[in-house]
Parts: sequence; C-alpha cells; structure tokens
Amino acid sequence: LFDLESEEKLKSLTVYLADLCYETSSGLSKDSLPLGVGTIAAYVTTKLQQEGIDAVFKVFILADDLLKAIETTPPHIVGLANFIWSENLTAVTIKKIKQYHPDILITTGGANISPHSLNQDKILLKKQILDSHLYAKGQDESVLEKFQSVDYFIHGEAEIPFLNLCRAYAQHSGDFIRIKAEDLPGCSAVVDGKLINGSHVDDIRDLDEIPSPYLMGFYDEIWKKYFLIPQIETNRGCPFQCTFCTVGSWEGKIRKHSVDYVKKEIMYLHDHSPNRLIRFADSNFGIVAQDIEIAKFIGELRSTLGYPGGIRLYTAESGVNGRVKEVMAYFKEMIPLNLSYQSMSDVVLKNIKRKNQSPSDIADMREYATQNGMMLSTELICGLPGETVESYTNGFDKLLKNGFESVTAYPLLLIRGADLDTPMAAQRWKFQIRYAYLGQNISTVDGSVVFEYSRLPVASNSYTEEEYFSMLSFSYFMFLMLRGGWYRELLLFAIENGISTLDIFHQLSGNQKEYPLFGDALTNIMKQVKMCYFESPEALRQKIEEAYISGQLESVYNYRTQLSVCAGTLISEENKQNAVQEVIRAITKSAEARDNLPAPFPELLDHLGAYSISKIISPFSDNLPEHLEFECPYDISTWANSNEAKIPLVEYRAKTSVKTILSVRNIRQHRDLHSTNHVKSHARRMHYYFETVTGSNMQRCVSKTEGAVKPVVPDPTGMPVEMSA
Ligand code: B12
Ligand code: SF4
Repeated sequence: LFDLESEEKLKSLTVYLADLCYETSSGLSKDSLPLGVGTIAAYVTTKLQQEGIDAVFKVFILADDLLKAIETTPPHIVGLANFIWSENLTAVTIKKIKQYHPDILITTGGANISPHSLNQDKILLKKQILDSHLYAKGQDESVLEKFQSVDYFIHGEAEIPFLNLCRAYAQHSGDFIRIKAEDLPGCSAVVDGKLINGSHVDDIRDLDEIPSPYLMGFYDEIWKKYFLIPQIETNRGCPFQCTFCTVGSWEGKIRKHSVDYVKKEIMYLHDHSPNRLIRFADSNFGIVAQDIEIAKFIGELRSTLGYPGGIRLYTAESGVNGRVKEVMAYFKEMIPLNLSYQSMSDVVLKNIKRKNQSPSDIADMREYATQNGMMLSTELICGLPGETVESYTNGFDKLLKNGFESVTAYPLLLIRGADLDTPMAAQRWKFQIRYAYLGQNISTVDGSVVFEYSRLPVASNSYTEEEYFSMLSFSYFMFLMLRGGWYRELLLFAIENGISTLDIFHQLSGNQKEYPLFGDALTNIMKQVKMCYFESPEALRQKIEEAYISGQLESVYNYRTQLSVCAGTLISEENKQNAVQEVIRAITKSAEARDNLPAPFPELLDHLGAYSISKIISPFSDNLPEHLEFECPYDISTWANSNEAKIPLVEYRAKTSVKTILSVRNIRQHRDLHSTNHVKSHARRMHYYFETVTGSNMQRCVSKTEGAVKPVVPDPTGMPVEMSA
C-alpha cells in the first residue's frame, strides 16, 4: 500500500477503541464484552508492531472512561463502534471529542455502516441484488448526517481497513489532508461533509491471523470493573439472506478459527474471566464440521472443571441438522435445542427470503431432543411482511403440535443495513412506522438527555395497527405461558380438543375478575408496551426526557422489566398454584361450547395442572430439590412428546400409575443465583433472572419414567393397533 520508509513516519501510535453502552441505575445496557473492537485492537497492534510501529491500543465501553482517558493521554486515533444500541450516544461522544480535540482522527464502523465500501461492481457480481445493496449509499449518507465530525467511515469487517488507516496515519505523521488524499481500501474519508469512498478490500480468510484479544489483555481493565459475558468467535460469515437482518447483506463466505485457537482462548477465559458464561458470536454455530470438536471440548471441560457455567449461542439455521444435533448434545444441560423459525407462514418466509426446516427435519429434531432430555425451543418475529393475525397466532399452535416447548416472540425492528430498512421495502410492504423506546439505553451527557430508540412497523399491507397490538399482546401472553415451557402440556391438551391458544388468550385477557393473575399481568404489560410507541421521534424525545428528568422512566417506560416481573409473579411459589388454576378455568370455559370432549376432561386437566406445578421452577427458589417424583394415572410426558399425529391423552391411562422423575437440568445455576447479591430490588432481580437463566432451566425435565404407557387405539378397520411409546 505505502512505501513506509519514504517519509518521516511516526514510530509510535496510540489508539482508543470504544463500543459504547449506557450505565443506568439498573446496570449497564449491555451484558457482553464487545468483541469487534477487541479483534481490531489485537490484529492492528500486532501488525503495526511487526512493521516497527510501537502501537498502544485501549478498549472502552463507557463514554466517561473514554473521555477521561482522552484528557489524560490524548491518543492519535479514536475509533467508535456504530451499532443500533449506541448510535446516538456515539454521535454525541464523537462531537464532544472533536470539539476539544480536533487533531484526533476519528473513525466509526460496525453494522450501521454499509459493509461494502460501495464498490458497486463487486456488489453487482452477487447473484441476487438485495435492496440494502442498492440503498447502501443512502444508508451511509443518513448515518453521516448524525456523524458530521468523523473523519472516516470503515466498512464491514474492520481489521484490515483499520490497519490501512493506522499505517496511513503513521506514514503521513497525522496530516489529515495527506491521509485523506490516499485511497484507503475499506475506508471512506469524510471530506467537506461528503463521503469519498475507498476501494474494495477482501475480508480476512484465515481468522487465526487475528490474535486473541483476551490473551493480549485488551479486556483486563473492563472485566475487573464490569461483570460482562466474554464473547468468542469460531467462525464468521452467514450464507443466508434474511431481509430483517443486517448480516443478510454481508459477505456470506464462512471463515474459521482453528480448533486449537478456540481451545486456547476458552482455557484463558477459564483461568481469568470473572463471568463464568461464554457467548459465541457466530451466526450459525454447527455450520462447519469442526464445531463438533469444539463442542466436545466444552462438554468435557464442563464435566471435569465445571466450566463454563453456561453458554449462549445461535445454531445454524438449516441444512446441517446432523451436526447441530451432535454439538447440542454436549451442551444439553446448559441451553435448549433452538431452531429459529421467525414465522410459520409460507407467504412471510418467501417475503423475507428465508427457508425454514422441513417437517421431516423437525420430526427428527423433536425425537432427538426427547431422547436426549433437551428442550426444543424457537422464536418468532411479530410484524413481518405478509403476516396476519391468523397466520401469526396459528403459528404458535403449529409449533406446539410440532413438539416445541418454548416459543418466544419479539416485535420486528427495522435495523439499519437490513433489507427491510430501505425505502423500497417501506413502499412494497406499506409499512407505517412508529418510534419506540425499548430499553435501558439512556443517560445524560453534559446536561442533555441521550438515548436510543427503535423504528417498528405497526401496520403494513397485511395487518392494521390494531391487529399489530393484538399480535403483540398475544406474543407476551405466550411468553408468560411458554418462556420456560411451563404450561405446554395444558396448551397441547387444549389444542387436542379443538381449543386454540388464541381462545385461551381471549379468556385470560378479557376478564380480570375471573382471572386476576393473568388479567393483571397482561393488562400491565400492554399498558406499558403501548406507552413506549410514538408517532414521531420528537414526540418520543419529549416524553422520554420528561420521564427521565422526573425519575419516572424506570416505572413507566420499562416494559421488559415489567414482562419479567409478571412472568416471575405467575411462576412464584406463592402464585403458581393459582396461575395454573386460572389456565385450567380458561380452558374449561373455552371448551363449554364443544362436544366430543373426552369424558374425564376435568380430571385430565387436574392431572395436567399438577404436572405443570411440579415442573415449574420458581425464580430464586430456596433449597430447590434437584429431583422430584410425580405420580399420575396418565403418562403425560410420553403423550406430550409423541409425534404430531397424536393419540389423545385419555389413551395414555396406565393400569395403576406412572412415576416420573422430574429433574432440574442445571441445578448449579440456581444455587449460584442465591449468592447473587449485586441485584437488589425485586424488579431487578426478576429481570436479572430472565436475562440470565435459559428457558430450559426454568422448568424441570423428565429424567426417568416408570410404567410408561404404550397406548392401544383401534385403527379404522376396527383392529387394535399397539403404538410404540
Ligand atoms: C453476539 C450478538 C449479540 C449478543 C451480544 C451483543 C453485544 N452488544 O455485544 C446479544 C445476543 C446480547 C445481542 C443482542 C442484540 N443484538 Co446482536 N448480534 C450479535 C452477533 C450475532 C455477533 C456480534 C459479534 O460480536 N460479532 C463478532 C465481531 C468480531 O464482529 P462485529 O461485532 O461485527 O465487529 C466487526 C465489524 O462490525 C466492525 N466493527 C465493530 N466495532 C467496530 C468499531 C470500530 C471503531 C470500527 C471501525 C469497526 C467496528 O469490525 C469488527 C471486526 O471485523 C451479530 C451478528 C453478526 N454475525 O455479527 C448481531 C448484531 C450485531 N445484533 C444486532 C441487534 C439488532 C441486536 C439487538 C438490538 C437485538 C434485539 N432485538 O434486541 C440486541 C442489542 C443488545 C445490546 N444492547 O447490546 C444487529 C445489529 C444491527 C445494527 N445495525 O446495529 C446484528 C448485526 C444482527 C442483526 N440482526 O442484524 N447481539
Ligand atoms: S437471521 Fe441468522 S441466518 Fe438469517 S441472515 Fe441473519 S444471521 Fe444469517
């Protein structure tokens, strides 16, 4: 790129990198260490050192810490991550740095910036042109409006472009005019308020070229102060193109770290990380063969050294089920077997360019999950283009019938860089946008309130605004029912008898007197959720600022905490019996108009209710027994885990009774929760519980069944047929 010897270049370079988050009274607005700034620091420092430049990189997560460091030891370059969770905070911080230190070169990069440095030739070579590619220029220009003080945008994976920038800085001794006159591949210079695009740069093929930021100590200072989950990456790239996701428009080629690299990093985390969880930043864990070896290593580590305490990951979307099954077997006590669905409607899937698992793959996964004691979970997105109230709510019933125990749903956000966040998409789907404050992202900087908000479509050509909020309300109802799989068997039984989950929802949400626990929970949640949506950013700003200044924000605009508190209340030791009774009453009421119900309908409901109560683990339970025995005349677990063409529960009656051992999957985590004393108030404890514990560890699983029933049903010819259980 440059002839480094030809000019008087800098021999040392100080660079600060930050992926900012908010610090509020409830703690930090992020739960994980930012990996991207670490990998940039590790790669660029190492390369520059090899080239004889003494590079010092530091990583930050809080604006205050960054600004203090800049005052004490001003760096040559500051790089700030640009993501949905900190866009406004980052913009304000950059402005502030430039105001007092115009001589510091400032750059920004991350998912908010288009990934291709606008090299249209390269983009157009792609088989399928996405709207976001065509809109990339518009996207960058709209980001630039907020980031007028930056000197450079960096596109896509930033290790190589950032190195190019640092080299140019050193080469030209920090002379901005000469630096900006260079073509820096992967970077766009901001000149007179306009972006001058650099040429295309290829991403790193062998990820081992990036040294581990953990081993190089880049997080040492942060994890001494903040209890964040370390993230590791075993591969990069995603071959899919889902239009709601920014990653869909990125380079799809998968690139890997070696297994040895990953093992070394994990052992380093074992020795040093205060937080005992590990998060995988891979988009599709299980997509490459070596993931099995990595999973095996972690599984063995956990059984010998008790580490990690838990893991978080996204498994491969589809196409490699065999591998996903194998890797998940090593993780089974730590996380559910999750197969992301996002929608159950074929129309929607086509609209969002996504292909879900085939029915036979699902049947296979269900059987595998049951045999291995895993929870099968999935999630849906509320508000995708083409979705209707009917397709959306039916989707939950279909998933339950397909063996999913936990189904959670979240509203569709329009995310910068995603195909759905383009003017073309807004026009095609007739989106009506609202602006919502959805989290803990708020603070004051120099006396002004700064916060983040999201854009969400509340109406489209397939649903009205009223229907959107009905779907949302239904989503939160299902969260209360199924986040931990708690009422799954009761719902399955209702569906078996022609009662939909929507019928039960209408009952429980429509009569607060009859159903005080669910009625209160749903009313409170929706009251808070609706308040968070505004017609314009200005209206939102006014209300949020007022609430923040008067100290009301947490109590009025924090629906996520409200959701955790409500779910926690329903499954608490104190309330779980009554909550289960409410569900039983709602099913009974919904069944009133139906005939053909099995004769022992109320008795079956009672048994199912007792089963649910035994399964539910109440948050922060005292002296939680690891195993419980549940005895019942019906073989509920075999029935619930049988295939979709189910034989009715009534046929699962044993001669005497069936004994089931219900066990906690990860008892250690519940015991550790007791020693958690950094979260004090009830609301925060509940929120912490729902953020930390996986759905599969919120209910007991069946570890043994004595006297399993093989139901005998007459076939249509009248001959008895024995079904295998
Ligand atoms: C792991 C992950 C999470 C984790 C941890 C997030 C975190 N704060 O660290 C969890 C599960 C908590 C999470 C949550 C969310 N996430 Co997330 N997440 C990811 C995921 C899968 C990997 C991120 C990662 O670490 N990758 C590995 C590192 C090495 O890559 P990287 O971060 O992209 O960094 C590279 C470049 O971006 C760039 N870069 C990064 N930082 C910087 C800084 C500078 C100065 C420069 C120049 C360049 C640069 O260079 C880096 C190195 O090559 C990505 C998708 C993906 N595959 O990348 C989504 C992704 C980042 N998440 C996304 C979203 C939307 C969310 C949520 C808002 C979802 C929600 N509905 O709630 C929340 C927000 C949570 C929060 N407040 O922080 C979006 C962000 C889109 C956007 N425009 O900002 C992504 C891209 C996925 C998507 N749906 O499109 N997420
Ligand atoms: S949603 Fe998942 S599978 Fe789809 S493009 Fe994004 S990362 Fe890839």
